[in-house]
Amino acid sequence: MSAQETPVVKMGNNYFEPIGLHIEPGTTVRFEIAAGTHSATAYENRIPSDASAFDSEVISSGGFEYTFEKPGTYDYYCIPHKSVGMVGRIVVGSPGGPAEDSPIPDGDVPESEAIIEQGAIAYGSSTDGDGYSDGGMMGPGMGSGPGMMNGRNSGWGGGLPFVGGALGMLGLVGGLLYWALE
Ligand SMILES: [Cu+2]
Repeated sequence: MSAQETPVVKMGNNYFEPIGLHIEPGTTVRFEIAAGTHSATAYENRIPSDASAFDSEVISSGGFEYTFEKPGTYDYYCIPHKSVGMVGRIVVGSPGGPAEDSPIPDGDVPESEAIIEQGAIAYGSSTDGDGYSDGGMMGPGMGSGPGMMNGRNSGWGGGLPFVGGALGMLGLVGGLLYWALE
């Protein structure tokens, strides 16, 4: 199985990386511990109405996988750290559902449109109060986040760094490598 079939969201202290991810329906995402003890837990009232809420429960090693079947917007949090803003957003296909109707109650997540445009948005790529929607684009100079994959460049061959979904995430990593080598 190639890496691009299972995008990875790293769980670090105290963030999800990437904080915003766009995937296509049917994609399995792996939430993986990078440091600390965390959970990836969906807000039951911030996922598509026909989706089931996922919950990794609190783990301190390994990871948790969930397959996103239903299109829409999924907001999720870390049980121990939602009070310090450890939240994330995954857009499956097109944005939709209750998460689009109100701000996320804990922390801040990128706008769904920005997530779709960029495929994956790194944690902290914008730290302004306005969040990630304006100028949240991750630039070449940003360097890789603490949780970045030590990816090989093989996933990035199409010349389109941000093509969305799993490929987009690989593109993010591959694009950074590419920029770094320029
Ligand atoms: Cu946490």
